[in-house]
Amino acid sequence: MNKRDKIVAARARLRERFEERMRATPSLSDSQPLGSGPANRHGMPRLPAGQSETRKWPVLDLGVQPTISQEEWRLELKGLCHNPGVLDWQALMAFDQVEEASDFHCVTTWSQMDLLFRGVRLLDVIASADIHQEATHIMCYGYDGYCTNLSLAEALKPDVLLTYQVNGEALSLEHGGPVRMITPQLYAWKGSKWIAAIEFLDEDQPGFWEKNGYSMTANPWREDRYS
Ligand SMILES: Nc1nc2c(c(=O)[nH]1)N[C@H]1C(S)=C(S)[C@@H](COP(=O)(O)O)O[C@H]1N2
Ligand SMILES: [Mo]
Repeated sequence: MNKRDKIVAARARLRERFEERMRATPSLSDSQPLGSGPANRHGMPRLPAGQSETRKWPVLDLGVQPTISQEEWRLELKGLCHNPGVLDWQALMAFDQVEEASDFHCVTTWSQMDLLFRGVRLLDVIASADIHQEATHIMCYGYDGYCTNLSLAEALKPDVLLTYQVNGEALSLEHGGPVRMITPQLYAWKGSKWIAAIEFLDEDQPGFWEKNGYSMTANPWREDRYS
């Protein structure tokens, strides 16, 4: 099998393995999600409860914006996987490239609708790492020292991307370029800007904001903001 066929097969196995857990996540199992407006492409009300639409995409971070060039950028895959390693830009480009419009919901109540993201599905990258059976969660680390946790059932959803381009332009430094993660079905703090590493874990551990009172699960359609 060539490399691409291997990933396609690994992706199918991974999806199957997490299918039940994925179906039990709030955005797929909640029959009366809170929000307003027509349904988004996942069947959720377009604007989650307590959010308002913003016109200009705000910038929110810890105040340190690390400058990393495309050439310098690396993503380390570590923890409970059979194929740990380090991806560079070229390795990222070797995955299937996808383009998808998604909404972006910040816990501080602004929502930026309809951003067109280009990037790689995190699902494919995780499939390539060949995670251990007991892996259930990930921790994502940014070059600014940030970290945030996510269940694999959320991380493997097809709209979770490692993205480097928005609305046809390179992702800017302030929005987390050269490469960041996005989690359109969760509050946006779950998507690390300037992503540097992903660690596979067999338990849920709190990241930076989660240690400071934010929710471990972060479901916008239940205003699951704080713990
Ligand atoms: N590395 C890193 N990622 C981060 C943050 C951060 O401080 N550092 N802030 C999070 C928060 S709280 C939000 S709302 C979004 C903001 O992304 P934006 O600045 O592109 O709007 O990034 C998330 N990812
Ligand atoms: Mo946020």
